[in-house]
Amino acid sequence: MGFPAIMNAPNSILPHDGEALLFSESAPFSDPVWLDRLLDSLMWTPDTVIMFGKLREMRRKSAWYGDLDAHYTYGGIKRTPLPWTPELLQIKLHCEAIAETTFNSVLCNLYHDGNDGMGWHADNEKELGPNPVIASVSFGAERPFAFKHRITKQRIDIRLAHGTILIMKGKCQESWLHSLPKTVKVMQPRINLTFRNILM
Ligand SMILES: O=C(O)CCC(=O)C(=O)O
Ligand SMILES: [Mn+2]
Repeated sequence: MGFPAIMNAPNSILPHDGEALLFSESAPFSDPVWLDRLLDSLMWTPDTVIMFGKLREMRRKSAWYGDLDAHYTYGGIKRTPLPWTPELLQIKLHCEAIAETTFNSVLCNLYHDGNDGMGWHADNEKELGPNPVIASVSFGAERPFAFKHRITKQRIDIRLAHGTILIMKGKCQESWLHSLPKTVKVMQPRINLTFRNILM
């Protein structure tokens, strides 16, 4: 399958064991209006996870969109996707071009302010298969983001500003954890979209 080379790929911000490519100025989504568009058009619901056998509601909100057969188990809960919206399809097409792959689903996360975050984890659910390619697009408040190597504990700290696209691939999920630390310094909302390909 041929994808047009629309941008020069940056170097990986990970020194080894997988790749994380940061496209900092991805012009198509640099307009601040994208945050409101996504806030208004997506069906945000409180994120739930199963913790110690109990269903817990998080402050963070999320939404799962994709091809109708792309079911996904996340946080111990099977999710059925909502149908693609025009905004999500537009962002998906751009991510597919720079990641040189196709995606059939997207997990949308809404962090109201710096009190919402996401702890250390890897996107390694079995539905994603080995060495998944994941495109993570950020809108709204700039937030710190970190990778930590599972064995050496080496930590790589970056910042994800509005409009940036982070492509994670190769052994990234197998070898590194990632997190969105909470921070008292951020008062504004942030949306993150992670485009994924669920194997069926
Ligand atoms: O909000 C972010 O930047 C990260 C989100 C994330 O890691 C996830 O949805 O798996
Ligand atoms: Mn993740």
